[in-house]
Amino acid sequence: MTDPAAVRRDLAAQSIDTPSWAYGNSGTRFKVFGQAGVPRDPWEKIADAAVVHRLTGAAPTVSLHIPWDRVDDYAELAKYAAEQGVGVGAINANVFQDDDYKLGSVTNPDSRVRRKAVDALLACVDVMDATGSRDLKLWFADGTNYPGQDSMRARQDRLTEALREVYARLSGDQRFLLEYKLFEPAFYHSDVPDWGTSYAHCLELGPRATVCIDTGHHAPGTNIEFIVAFLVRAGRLGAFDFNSRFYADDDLMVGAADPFQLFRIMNEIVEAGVHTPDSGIAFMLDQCHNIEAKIPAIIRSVMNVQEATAKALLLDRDALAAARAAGDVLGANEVLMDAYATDVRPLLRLVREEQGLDPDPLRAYHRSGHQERIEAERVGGTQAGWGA
Ligand code: LRH
Ligand code: MN
Ligand code: MN
Repeated sequence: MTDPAAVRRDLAAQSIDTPSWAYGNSGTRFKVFGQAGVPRDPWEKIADAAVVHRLTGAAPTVSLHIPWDRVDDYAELAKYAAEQGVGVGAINANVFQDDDYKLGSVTNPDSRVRRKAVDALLACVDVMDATGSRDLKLWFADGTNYPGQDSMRARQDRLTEALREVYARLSGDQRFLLEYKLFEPAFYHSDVPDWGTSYAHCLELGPRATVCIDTGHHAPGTNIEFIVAFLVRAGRLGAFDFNSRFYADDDLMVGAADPFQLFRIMNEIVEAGVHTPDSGIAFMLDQCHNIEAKIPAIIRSVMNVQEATAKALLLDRDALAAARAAGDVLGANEVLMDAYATDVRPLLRLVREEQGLDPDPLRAYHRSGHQERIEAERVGGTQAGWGA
């Protein structure tokens, strides 16, 4: 049986990091549709993230992307975030948008470009020092488009060399999250295409190196919850980039395309007891809201993760264990499906009320006047960073 007080306590403690770029304009390579009131700079992105946290009580940090969120004084930015009631989450290193990176960043055949890329990563660690951020998130667009274009083996050597240098620069509780992605922008091969490659590099480097699972970065049909189970068991699951996809890396709202998959993922997390922030696993969103209103979409996404987590927390683990031990295949599946079928919205409303929050964060946002205020005050909002 589940303990209702413990379930409510765990839900109240849950932390979901929101990404600065989700607050800015974004689009596809065909068109970026601008929206009224979007942030003009990193300060305003943080202000919006703080609104999401105030309404949900579950989004206490905001991740930055460097150089999209370039400012002169990062300590000032972190101070401002704290005043707004949020902390700085992961620092996302961006080594993919300069012309120099056409053939790759840390795996580029040209040592000058590799040096430039590693220096950019080291500069991100400086930002971590200034902001108190714990996590450096590394995602490389590196790869090739055509067979024969470059040596895949040599590129792994260059990757190792770069990662070693960055790893050696980490101090205190800092760690890095190595994100993988099957394809895009490279279409023949990616240098870090899957969790196995990421995990192998992390193992070689040491305990501060962990894997980041972006839920949109797999081939269709991939059993992501297996990856979760494996990495948690190995102590190398560092973070999620949550989003959902129908086709490729769609970056739609988490839980929108396949809420059952999100539940299965959170079920592995809860079964392993690593759902609260002390687990060291960062539950981050990595999404773009191209056509929908951004702040409400981010609130909705936080709620979707909360709902999947609540269902997983309500799963009757004793009954599941008994069914498993008895070899009762259908019984075990029924226990899991019963949890998934539970309407947890009343429970989450109660948890919010116990935290002194409005039980309905979306309606509360619409009533708050924030949207009208930003639309009046902010003219010429910034783009999230790509598609320009
Ligand atoms: C790459 C990615 C990575 C980037 C973000 C903007 O597709 O998932 O995490 O930093 O998108
Ligand atoms: Mn990502
Ligand atoms: Mn992505």
